[in-house]
Amino acid sequence: MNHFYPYNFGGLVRNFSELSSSKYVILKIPYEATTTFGKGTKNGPSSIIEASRNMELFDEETFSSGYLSGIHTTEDLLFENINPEKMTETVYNAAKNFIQMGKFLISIGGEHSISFPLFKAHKDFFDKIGVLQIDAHLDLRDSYEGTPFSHAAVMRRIYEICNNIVQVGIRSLSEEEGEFIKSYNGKIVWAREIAQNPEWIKNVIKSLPENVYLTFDVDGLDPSIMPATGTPEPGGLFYYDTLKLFKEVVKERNIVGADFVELAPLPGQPASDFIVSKLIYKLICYIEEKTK
Ligand SMILES: [Mn+2]
Repeated sequence: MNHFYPYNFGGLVRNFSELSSSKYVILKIPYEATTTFGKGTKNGPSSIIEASRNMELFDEETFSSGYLSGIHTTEDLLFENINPEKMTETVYNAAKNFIQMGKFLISIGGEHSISFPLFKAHKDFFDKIGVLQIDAHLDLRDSYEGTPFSHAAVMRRIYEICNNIVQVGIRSLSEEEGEFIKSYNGKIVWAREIAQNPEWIKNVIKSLPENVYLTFDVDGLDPSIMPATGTPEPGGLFYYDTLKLFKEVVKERNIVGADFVELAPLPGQPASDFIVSKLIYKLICYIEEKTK
């Protein structure tokens, strides 16, 4: 590992990582309270940053360096306690602060429950907004293990404030969720469809409004490329599927913010950390290419 670069996303020097001059902000949220099976999402942010410091910053596809508009990395967002309801306040306030400053916010978790307050902060700021969720799981339970602010209920909380939701890569749900989606206004693009229908990205895009908040649960990826997550499910998205989706959504819609959650790093297996770091950087490069 290279310890000479600054400890921030991309290992960027001050000119490209100061808050005041940076277009992008990476908000580190190492929150973990309600994970179900595998633990370790609290280590997600530091592993993503570490991987990103060892990644080439020249993008081979756009033939450009996305970091030139500046990427600022925050300190870890701290929680006085891990009470899920208090968490929503802390995350909401932090996100709102950066959005009001005009920053493009990319939050890194931490467990998926942080996405509700993150989306709420974006929704308060942007009209005509919908959610693009990449995930193996619907996360539409009314509550889970005693809290409505569980990772397994996060999309239900979001759905209560916005019914324009597109869920992509889904291949796992509960009986309760199966019942719930019978009268549901969200759009589900099943992982099965992605594997079989080359037109699946068009189906995603036509369901999205003008402004899009992206919430990316890394377990939406296939576990062969993303073993580092608490509840892996076979049959997920691969790297180039995901890049193609990012590229088309950036082209056809306006992504206004994003989060990447549920990475639970595996000691000695950094490939998963590098994938998340690279996906974040690719997203930035695609947005930069569009706004050039
Ligand atoms: Mn999930």
